[in-house]
Amino acid sequence: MEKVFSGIQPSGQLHLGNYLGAVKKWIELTEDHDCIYCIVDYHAVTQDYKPKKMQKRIFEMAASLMACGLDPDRCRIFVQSHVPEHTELAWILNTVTPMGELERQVQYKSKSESQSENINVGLFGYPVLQAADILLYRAQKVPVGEDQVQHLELAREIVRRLRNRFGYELPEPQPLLSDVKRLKGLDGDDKMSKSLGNTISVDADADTITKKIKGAKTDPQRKKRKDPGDPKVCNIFTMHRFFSTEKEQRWATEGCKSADIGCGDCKKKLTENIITHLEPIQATLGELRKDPDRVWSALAAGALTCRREAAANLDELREAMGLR
Ligand code: AQP
Repeated sequence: MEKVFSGIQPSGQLHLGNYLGAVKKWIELTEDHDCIYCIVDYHAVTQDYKPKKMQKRIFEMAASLMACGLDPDRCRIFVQSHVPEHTELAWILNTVTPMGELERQVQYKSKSESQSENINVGLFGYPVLQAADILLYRAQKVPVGEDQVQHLELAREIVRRLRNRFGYELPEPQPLLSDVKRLKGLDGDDKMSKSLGNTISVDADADTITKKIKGAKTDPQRKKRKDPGDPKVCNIFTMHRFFSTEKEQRWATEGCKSADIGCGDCKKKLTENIITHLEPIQATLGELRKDPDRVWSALAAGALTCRREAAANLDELREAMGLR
């Protein structure tokens, strides 16, 4: 079976961007791939955060993933810092990563702007640690949103450099994009992102979802009720594509283009459908919160097998580098 690796930061509640852009695909892949999914806490500490809340965030992320349908019996789920080989490999990869490549990374530039008081070396080296996460398990496929494609190009470049310099062979990891490559936030500008606060989280209650969608931006050309709109550029319609039936999507497309329906009608339908879709997820999340051992033991079991595999793979690389 092909090896799949992907990660998610415990930097806030799992949101619809993560869910549609990554997690749905993660679940599908567990059918016929050897999947490893990681809660990347060492990545998350490159942003400002409250240490006392970190364990709760890790728990919430793991429980949310399981509630969305990620089954620890069909894949491995674990916490990055529980497998120290990740940071050890990242150090090694630093030595073959050109500074120029890191300086070109769009995520580094945008995070440097959004957290200008905390531009740390970890933020700069984030894609190297990400490459280590993937290469440590020789993963071939990496399901991600569009924002991570550039980081994967760098991971492939690192693979080529390891090959040229040490004759060490690894698969060049390929991105697997979902249908929703980049869900915009409710502000309609940036991508939906935990740290930007423009999200709908999978545990949001009905009132919150209703209020948030009511205030969300739609097609900017549609200023008045009678103006026709373009669903292709509307973030609300992007969400309809996933949460609504084909009939409802046709209703939204035709109604928007002809101005037969207003943005309010379109939002109301979407709100109902999101609430319905999230109901069973939230019910399972509630059960997991009452039984935290189920979540922590799944994470411990995942870390145990990952650590064995990671240590063996890292040993091989050390040998190729003359470090054994
Ligand atoms: N808006 C999005 N649309 C599609 N995919 C998305 N992903 C994130 N936001 C969107 C994908 O979700 C996976 C996990 O992301 P992450 O938590 O590791 O980091 P991120 O991309 O930086 O997500 P956030 O929410 O924006 O986190 P913060 O604010 O903490 O930086 C990735 O595969 C990502 O592509």
